[in-house]
Amino acid sequence: MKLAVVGATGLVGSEILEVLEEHNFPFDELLLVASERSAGKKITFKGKEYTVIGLKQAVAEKPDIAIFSAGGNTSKEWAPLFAEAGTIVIDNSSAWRMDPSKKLVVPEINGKVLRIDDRIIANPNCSTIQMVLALAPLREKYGIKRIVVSTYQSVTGTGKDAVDQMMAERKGEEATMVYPYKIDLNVLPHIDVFQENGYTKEEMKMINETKKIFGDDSIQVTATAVRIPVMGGHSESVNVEFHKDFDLDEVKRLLSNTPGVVLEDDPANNVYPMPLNAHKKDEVFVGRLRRDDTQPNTLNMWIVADNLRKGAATNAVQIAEYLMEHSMA
Ligand code: A2P
Ligand code: 11C
Repeated sequence: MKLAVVGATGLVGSEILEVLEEHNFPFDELLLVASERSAGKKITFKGKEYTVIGLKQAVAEKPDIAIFSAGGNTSKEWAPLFAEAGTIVIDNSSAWRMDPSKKLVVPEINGKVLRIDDRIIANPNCSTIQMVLALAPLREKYGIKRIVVSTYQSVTGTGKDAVDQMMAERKGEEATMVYPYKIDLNVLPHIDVFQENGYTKEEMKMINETKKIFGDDSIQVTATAVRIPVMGGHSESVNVEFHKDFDLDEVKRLLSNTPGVVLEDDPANNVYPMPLNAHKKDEVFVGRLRRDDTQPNTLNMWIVADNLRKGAATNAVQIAEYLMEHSMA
């Protein structure tokens, strides 16, 4: 089993290495891949030093699985070349997600769609993954009619340069601007580029990816995606209208029994999910569960996860684990 991590020097890439180590992911050979600028750089993993290689060299090595996290352009150009060499690419970028011939996978929800001949498998957007994982057991029981979501997203979602901008601003140093405005002590209702319909690309990802993962175009989704000056993870306020009525205690039971979801809902003791607590955790945390009394069958919830973990690295590694458990890799 030869595994490649493409984008190994980046924020998500480093997180993938941490998750591989924590999950004790089995491999015989590991290739750490980044741009030619980083070729020759050393990275230590599990006490062993690895030399970073470029994409050309990596594709020639014909890895069995390559987890890509090096941006959409790199994925568009290189994933097909790896696929041609027989590698299964698990891609973290948005390049292939809405391609009808590619699977968009959260293993706990729709791992079953994977087939042995899938060569490029898309990992959903971070803010989508944490929302659908928390909604999946409720959808199964009550059916989802409509979702209204507002996000509060960590700067780590943008990458290392955005973290540097925020920290420089915080220290009063001159910052290299990644966002159009200051992010520290600020809130930007703007993630990724604005589309003609007035929504941002991030908002449209949440809308379109949710339907694809659930395999249900009838679910109505509307989103507002917002960047806030935090690092630990993304938070989401979700208002969900079900087809059937629900019992709040049963909702809590369902969420408590869902693998990968942790219920943190004890307002009397100030217990609710927060990005500080979600940081470096693989799970999705759910709390502030309460009925929306303004319309039938509607629930309000607060969902938090480390966007670099379940939102990116953890989900990608879980796809690889799923493939191996099901003898597809
Ligand atoms: P490099 O460090 O060599 O630039 P982040 O999202 O944290 O900024 O990380 C982006 C990751 O994607 C890094 O590992 C970066 O490598 C990698 N990357 C960016 N552009 C390319 C490219 N053209 N080819 C290969 N890897 C790339
Ligand atoms: C953010 N969700 O927080 C984005 C980052 O489509 O994989 C991930 C972008 C993507 O800015």
